[in-house]
Amino acid sequence: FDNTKITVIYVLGGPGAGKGTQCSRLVSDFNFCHLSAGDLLRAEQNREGSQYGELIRTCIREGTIVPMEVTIKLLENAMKAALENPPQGDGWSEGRGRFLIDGFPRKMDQALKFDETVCLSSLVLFYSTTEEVMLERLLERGKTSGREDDNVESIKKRFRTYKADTMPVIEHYAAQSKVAEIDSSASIDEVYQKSTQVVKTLFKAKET
Ligand code: UP5
Ligand code: MG
Repeated sequence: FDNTKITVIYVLGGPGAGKGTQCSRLVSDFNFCHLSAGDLLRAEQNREGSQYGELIRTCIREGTIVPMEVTIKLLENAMKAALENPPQGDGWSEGRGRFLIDGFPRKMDQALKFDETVCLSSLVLFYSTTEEVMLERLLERGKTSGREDDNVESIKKRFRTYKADTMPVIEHYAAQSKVAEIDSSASIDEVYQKSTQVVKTLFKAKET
């Protein structure tokens, strides 16, 4: 991908921090194409004939990271598809080339590989809050989400993986001054307010 033609924002933060919620709102205001690595993996897991179904199911339940080749391929394919066939009528064609990559990269090997072989990100939106807040949100969501990892046992494992594997990724990009940290303990509206400011600043800087 040509980094002068597309803009990629990584969206990171712990399980239940609010990544998906904020991304959905950013999509409607900024015409992003929103790609959630977790959603792509869940779709692949359920795809008839997928050779990775079992592997993905086990990793998600155990809160571990699926081997990067699988996730990177899914993301790459989804980006290509969006650029080749922009969905009609939802404004994406105006913002064509703007991607929100949600829940990825969450381990250093993925980060280095994606940056090197797919494209560089302009920014990392980092939603931070406490484990108590995240646990409460996930258990509440778990009542209706049908997600196999929204139970206390899986959530604890997801927290562990987040601290061990994903925090180093955030520190890596922080050292490149790419990280905008937003406290996501506040209400959805308040967090969104801050998110739009960060995104607007990025696009302004890109224009000049
Ligand atoms: N909510 C959100 N914001 C709120 C707010 N400000 N105030 C009050 N409530 C708020 O939100 C979670 C819940 O909280 C919702 O009910 C929401 O209404 C409420 P959501 O926006 O869904 O949070 P999000 O951060 O997206 O949480 P999610 O559970 O999706 O995070 P994970 O990072 O755990 O899940 P993901 O789908 O990204 O990954 C799942 C698994 O896939 C991983 O554990 C891993 O096994 C695998 N994976 C890989 O292997 N590799 C990858 O690259 C990516 C994933
Ligand atoms: Mg999510």
